[in-house]
Amino acid sequence: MIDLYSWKSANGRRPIIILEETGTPYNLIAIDPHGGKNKEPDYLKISPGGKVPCLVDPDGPGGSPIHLMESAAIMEYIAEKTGQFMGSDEASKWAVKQWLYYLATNVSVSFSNLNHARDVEGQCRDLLDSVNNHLADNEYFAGDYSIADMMVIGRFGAFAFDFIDLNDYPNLMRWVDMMMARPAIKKSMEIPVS
Ligand SMILES: N[C@@H](CCC(=O)N[C@@H](CS)C(=O)NCC(=O)O)C(=O)O
Repeated sequence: MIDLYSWKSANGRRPIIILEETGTPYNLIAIDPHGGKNKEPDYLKISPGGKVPCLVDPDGPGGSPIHLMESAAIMEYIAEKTGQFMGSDEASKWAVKQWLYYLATNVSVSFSNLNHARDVEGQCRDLLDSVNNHLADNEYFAGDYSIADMMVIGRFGAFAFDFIDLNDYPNLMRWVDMMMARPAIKKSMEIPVS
């Protein structure tokens, strides 16, 4: 059975979404990222960056065990393993990857930084404009519902910055409401991880 080492943060909850959406069985192991366990040698063997989340699958490629860090890589791995949520052909797969990496390296990172430094607010508002514009003509980020959507619903579904009103971005709000109506997303946001 897959072990998911995780925490109750947007980063930590992300892999739970894909595991729940695909009905993949898993053990959830809580690791407090500020508790020190994530810097111990045994944990660094499976997650060399010392962060959560991290996934261990005893039945990885070719039947050999695999361990993975980085929520985007973990979601790609489960999507590929189950053949779901990553586009239905080569072109749509690349559309998903493009949005997955855009959202991971821009939106996720900038909004994490906004927790610590207000000077990235302008950058975050530019990103909100870009996703709001994209979602004006697109139901989901990349074709059908995919791991690209799963990348940022934790951030926007539990938005924690009272100096930015997400209602100023109505296409994004339409997407948030649609995503939050999914039972697997609701469960992944509510499941206790601590
Ligand atoms: N890009 C990583 C970010 C992971 C991350 O920053 N995790 C935080 C908890 S939300 C962490 O483990 N922080 C502890 C540390 O950096 O030492 C991902 O998406 O998995």
